Amino acid sequence: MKKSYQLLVASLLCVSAKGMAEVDTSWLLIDDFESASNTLSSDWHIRDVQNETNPFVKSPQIALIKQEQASQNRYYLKKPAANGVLGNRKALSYIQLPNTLNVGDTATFYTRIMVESFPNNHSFGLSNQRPADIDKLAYNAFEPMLRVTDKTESDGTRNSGALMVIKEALNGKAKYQDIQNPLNGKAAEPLQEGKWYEVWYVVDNRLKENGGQTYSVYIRGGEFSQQQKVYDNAEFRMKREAELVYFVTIANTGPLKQPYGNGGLAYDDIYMTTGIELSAPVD
Ligand SMILES: [Ca+2]
Repeated sequence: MKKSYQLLVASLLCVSAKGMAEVDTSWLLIDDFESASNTLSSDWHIRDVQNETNPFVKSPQIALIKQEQASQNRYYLKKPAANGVLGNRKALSYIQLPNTLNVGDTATFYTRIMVESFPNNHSFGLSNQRPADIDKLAYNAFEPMLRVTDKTESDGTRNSGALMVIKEALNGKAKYQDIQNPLNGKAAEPLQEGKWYEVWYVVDNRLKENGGQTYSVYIRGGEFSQQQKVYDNAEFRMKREAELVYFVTIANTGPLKQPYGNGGLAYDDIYMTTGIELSAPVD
């Protein structure tokens, strides 16, 4: 009798220690691309919603699961189309969040990214829209949005290839800005090809009148050997004040007449957690 009681206490302690460990790691996995398949999981929606390829290529978007030789780590490599295929203007891929981010709440998202090559044009972030509307709205489905591109804008400004955020936006007209290096007060350097960067984005989904519909960005990698806050109070693209439900990425070859280039962007270790959390969910 006594022995079984001790066993019971021991197993209860064991359960509670395990429970505490799980509470410590509050990160929820969105995707780390470690399933055995060589394609994205069926949780992802892959849509080419403005396919102007000419000659026409059906489903030109590239979504590959790649493996790093040394670590065996698997990741998602995205390109708007194969090299030389032009005119896939909105290559969407998106996955539902494990938890919705309700209006009034703040959450932290973590994503590792690596530029396979420039020139390119990629965006990723979060949406409060559902699939049919994400397909229809494309860029305007985004609320918090991060952008990787070295493309030339229609006004002639050339982007450097630094990670960008939305400085301000009105009705979907977004003004982008490079993240800033607080150590020298200058715009961050271009992302280095072939180097992984860790990105934390703290997403404030409170009402606009309460200071929400904004996000702040932290990064580690490249010139940032230590984690740095690199942008405060970036603005949601639409400010719809609705629960955020999807992680969305968009890649774009650019228009047929002025293509940007189909360089890839790799994604890995996409996680979310409630509140402000600046630890890394992975080593
Ligand atoms: Ca992985």
